[in-house]
Amino acid sequence: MFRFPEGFVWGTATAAYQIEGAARDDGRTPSIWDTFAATPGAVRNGDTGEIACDHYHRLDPDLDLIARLGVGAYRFSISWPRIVPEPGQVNQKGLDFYRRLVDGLHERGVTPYATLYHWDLPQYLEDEGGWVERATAERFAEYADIVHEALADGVAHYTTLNEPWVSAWLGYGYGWHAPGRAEPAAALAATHHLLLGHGLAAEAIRRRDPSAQVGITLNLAPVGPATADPADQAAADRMDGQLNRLFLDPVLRGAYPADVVELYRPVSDFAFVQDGDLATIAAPLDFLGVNYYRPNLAAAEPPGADPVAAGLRLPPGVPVTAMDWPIQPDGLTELLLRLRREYGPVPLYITENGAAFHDYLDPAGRVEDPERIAYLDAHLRAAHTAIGEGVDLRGYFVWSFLDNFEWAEGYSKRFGLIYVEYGSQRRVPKASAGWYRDVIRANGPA
Ligand code: IFM
Repeated sequence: MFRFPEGFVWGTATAAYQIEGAARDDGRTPSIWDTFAATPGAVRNGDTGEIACDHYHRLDPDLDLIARLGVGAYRFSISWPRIVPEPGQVNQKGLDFYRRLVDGLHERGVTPYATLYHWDLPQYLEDEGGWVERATAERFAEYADIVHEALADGVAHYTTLNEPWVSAWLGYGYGWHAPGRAEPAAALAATHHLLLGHGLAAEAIRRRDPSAQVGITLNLAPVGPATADPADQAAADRMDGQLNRLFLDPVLRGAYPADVVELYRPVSDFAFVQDGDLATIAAPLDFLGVNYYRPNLAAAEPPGADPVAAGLRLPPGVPVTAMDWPIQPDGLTELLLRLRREYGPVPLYITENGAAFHDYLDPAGRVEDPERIAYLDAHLRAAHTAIGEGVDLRGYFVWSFLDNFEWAEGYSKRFGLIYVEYGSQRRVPKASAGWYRDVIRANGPA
């Protein structure tokens, strides 16, 4: 058994829209995901987050299940439209739900890690232009302030945004996610306003409590060329620029990467960047959250095509998950080492890592998921290698606690340690849940 440093945080993670359901309860109003999921053809099988795992109504039993995993930490997100359901309104019932969640975690000896934005923008803000508009960043900071005021005594760790690349590029650049817009210029403006929102929210939280631990979570991936052809290497550099450096550089170096700005110059003049914005965005982080699932392989895309949408390739002969994502744990070590080498010694957490496989309840009522165990085991070993090489990695959160609404894939993809039978809402811990508990136990008190 491989041992992690003392104090290493073992956790699991979820997001509000993916598990809560109760879409219209206690004053919540629609988010962009309610609208998108209701759009015919947008989500596989027409699935929506209306009920999801009904976690909103099953909080206590779900908290018991989290505790039984033996984790020391639980990463969840807060639903913005539950807290600010109309412009300028604060919904106490929404805050009460998260208060019960936070208190319930503490009662069970589990530390809460709160994410403020995991993609569920209030629809009324999208109606005003969403993240393409600067005002949304300001509204986000106000919302962060409200959450912090309500939960500060129970929550020390805040992630401002989860995977802003996905919000900006899948949401506004390619239209595969809510709000379903396919305009590269909008994706660039959204990128900047999301990052500005991160900076302003971090400022708001620290103004109240300078000791709060504030970070941002990015989805990052090493990008390699599909072949030795220099044109593929150039494509890999472009993909790396849009996916990784467009987010890492402003946050950790205070500047947008010049090659990415040049690449997108034909579609945007970047006039949305105002004096002082980059200083706000680059205020020192208490931690960087890393979500790692797979590395990317890039091939030369046709001239003028988008570097990510057109250039992504699958490596031949590599096993894949149910998402068709290649399983390459070495990519995690490579990524963590690169972060330290190129961006310095920022404390890191793996805020998400996990895999979807074709899980099913067997006739004995069990869910055997050896592929997930192998995936998690290999990625933990990869993380352990990086720690051995000096990376300041402080924790690891399995995605996900429960099977849940996998965005445009609906309920067809299962990432959970706990199987959810959606009709009955029965929860069945998979074999991987027991395996994870044993790993945590073997590493001493969480
Ligand atoms: O389910 C998502 C999560 O919401 C964000 N990170 C990736 C996961 C798997 O696709």
